[in-house]
Amino acid sequence: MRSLLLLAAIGLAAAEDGLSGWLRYAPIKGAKGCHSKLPSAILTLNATEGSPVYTAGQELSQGISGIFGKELELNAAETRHGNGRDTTATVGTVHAYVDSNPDAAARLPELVDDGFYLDVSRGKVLILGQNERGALYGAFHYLSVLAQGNCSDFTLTSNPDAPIRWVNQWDNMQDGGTHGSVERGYGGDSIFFWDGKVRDDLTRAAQYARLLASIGLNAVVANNVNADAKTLTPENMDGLARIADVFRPYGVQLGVSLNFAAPETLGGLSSFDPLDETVINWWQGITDALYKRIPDMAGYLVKANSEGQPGPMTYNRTLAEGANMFAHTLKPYGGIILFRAFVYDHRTLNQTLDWKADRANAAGNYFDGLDDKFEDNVVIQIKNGPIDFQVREPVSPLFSHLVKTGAAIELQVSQEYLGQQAHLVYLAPMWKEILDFDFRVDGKPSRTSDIVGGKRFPRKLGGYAGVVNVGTNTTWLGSHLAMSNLYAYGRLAWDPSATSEGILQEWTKLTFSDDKKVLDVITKLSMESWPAYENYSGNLGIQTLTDILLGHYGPNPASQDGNPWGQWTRADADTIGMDRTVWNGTGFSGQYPPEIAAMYEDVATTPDNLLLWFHHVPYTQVLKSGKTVIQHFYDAHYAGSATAQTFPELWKTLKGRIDDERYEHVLYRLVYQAGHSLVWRDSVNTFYFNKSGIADTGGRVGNHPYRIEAEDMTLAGGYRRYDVSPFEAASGARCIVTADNSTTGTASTVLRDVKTGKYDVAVNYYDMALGNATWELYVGCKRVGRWKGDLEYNLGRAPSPYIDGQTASRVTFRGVKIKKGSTLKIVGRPDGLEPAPVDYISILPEGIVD
Ligand code: GCV
Repeated sequence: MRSLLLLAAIGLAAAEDGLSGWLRYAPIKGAKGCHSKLPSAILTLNATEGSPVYTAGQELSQGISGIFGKELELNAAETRHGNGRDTTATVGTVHAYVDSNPDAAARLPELVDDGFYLDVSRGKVLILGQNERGALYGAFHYLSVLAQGNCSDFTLTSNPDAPIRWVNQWDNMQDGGTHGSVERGYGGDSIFFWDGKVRDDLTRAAQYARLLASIGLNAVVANNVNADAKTLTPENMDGLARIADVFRPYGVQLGVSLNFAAPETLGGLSSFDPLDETVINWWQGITDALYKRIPDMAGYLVKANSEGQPGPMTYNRTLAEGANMFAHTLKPYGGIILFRAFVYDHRTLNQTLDWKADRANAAGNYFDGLDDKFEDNVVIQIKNGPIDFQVREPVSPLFSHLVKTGAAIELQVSQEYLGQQAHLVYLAPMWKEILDFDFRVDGKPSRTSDIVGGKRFPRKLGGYAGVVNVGTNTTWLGSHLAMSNLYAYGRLAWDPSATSEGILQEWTKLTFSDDKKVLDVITKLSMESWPAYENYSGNLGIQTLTDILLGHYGPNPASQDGNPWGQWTRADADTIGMDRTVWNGTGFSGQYPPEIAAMYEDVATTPDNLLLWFHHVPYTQVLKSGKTVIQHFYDAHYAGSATAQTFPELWKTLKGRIDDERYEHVLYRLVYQAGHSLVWRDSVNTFYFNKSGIADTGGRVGNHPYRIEAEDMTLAGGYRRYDVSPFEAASGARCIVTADNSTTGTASTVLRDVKTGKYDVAVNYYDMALGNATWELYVGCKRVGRWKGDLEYNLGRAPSPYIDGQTASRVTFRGVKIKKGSTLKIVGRPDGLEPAPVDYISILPEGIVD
């Protein structure tokens, strides 16, 4: 402790691996000055070991010791008095408090489930929860205020905006499942499952619950929505009960994802028809068996009739009939079912033959007429947009259709289409736009947050489900900065009126420090990150132009079209965008209430940022900004990647203000992101330049005077030329690769046109999974640098064995002295399946990046 205080005092932080997230309880400046304002003892009311109130006491003791170096007595026999004052921190439920202080009842504010009341007055601290979980939330809140350096008196009443504040992990029970242990996971293996079973060691699961509780999240569905029926074997149910056991001290309940066909595949029945008596009984048996083991189980999550998953429609039953079957089994236990609205058929949509075909219509159509058909413990879980977590989508119109049925919004903390935690993209600003969106149902204010919070249409259940992909990596998400998204998700689910910047600053103070410079830099980086990513990955509502068939990570605009997945752009030589109008298109705009439908129906009133989502227009269509669509594409891609270039430079100003371990980890990623943003910029611009034939008025697209294409160099040894697919993933459509995995290749060129001077030399290469090639760069006889193709170990993003936009990467050597006429040489040593591919080399005068 002394050494930590010493480090803090001299302004340096100890190396940190990120495991404690924002719950570091790190020493703060001026800690001593706070001592007289802190409690001296903690009294937990009616706390049994392992209960959330008991945990609250432990956290208070641990937190105040860590932050201030003050040791508190826990549950001392009698209340302590310091200087004649009562300086006890009392924590418990309102009920327990009023039991021993009946007079207090009248003074206490009204709390809803999970709400808390805090009264901090000169060391006397009262932390009361409406329930045990609320008391723990209150303790975490008090500690958060303290850890941010504020030990002043205050009172606060805080109630959550909605009762459902869940996390959905998409963890596979079996390693090597659909996409590894965590579907769309970029932070390591599942912390819950291994080899088809629940892990023996659930330490990380408990630590996760602690983090989630501290931001007010109250349940976790641990297994993937693409559920494995074997989750429900007796052995695995025992395992699930162990997860619930380690969650319980933190007030986090367990939910379970179900596979609709389990009665047949696991139970051996001949059907999984939700109206079949034997099927119903089978599910009742499963529910009984689960509740026997986990009496406080939160309930179920079901993905049905979507992406190949079975569901009630297999038997011509409605989605309501399917959902209600589970609802009935859960009712006696007070459990709820979150039934996903992500229902669509990825096999039959036909882009070529049907102008009106549209995946975006699916949820609205499938749930049409069902609003009054669901049991009251069914909540429809709706993804924020009608397609799938794209960089920009309109808010799903389904929120405005369900008036009688509870609704929860599904937000994705996992950055599946948003840089996979290898790119910094702070998502709170995007979520805020979604939550603040006003549907104008019946011409009245009808914000998304008020709908899911049960305020616009009175319903008892509703709220939030966040798809989160934490893994065994000590950073949880594979990236320290990405954790601001998890934090923001919890804060917004509790209070959607909180601001993106406010949340971010809170998180930064808790995670790094309250150093103004640190706050300013992280705020600038994060707040610029979503706009930058949108600029370089998909503009005007065209969606993230990523490879939707492989990985969902790097650029591949062509992959959107020509398949039944329905994420179409309908781009041709002259036009682009989905016509979703009622008058001429798919009719999707008509799914909104009249005021909003009218806005989206008309090109003139559709906001530019959703133009191509709703309309099919020429590339020469003029936007409200005065630019054409195509010029907007070009400019935005240049602007977005230019912003990303500033990220590492900004971060470097924090050297010495953050512990080296986290400083270096973040820097590595921001440098990578800056390089990959150029890959995005060039791929998308080249693709649309090629398609439309319209030149960039700025003269930048297709014009790279500082580049030496690897395919134009003199090749020796094993190197040969290679046509890259998709073509736009390589500068000049080609790269060089070694002929096999054992021959070293050499590519060289004489720098006849380069003036003697200092340059930044950037090499664009492909870092594929399944091999770790090495490259060496020489100018004359001097080796400028050597690097290895090992990004797959350092970035969690989806690994790819291909030479494409997912694997295209850049390394830059700064301040390289070059003499006119010297020879530039790359030596590539292949390894495994990685043939040391090189795309181009840029010799960049100071201040230029290309
Ligand atoms: C869990 C997208 C993702 C899938 C995911 C699915 C869903 O299609 O790519 O990985 O499956 O959404 O939300 O069910």
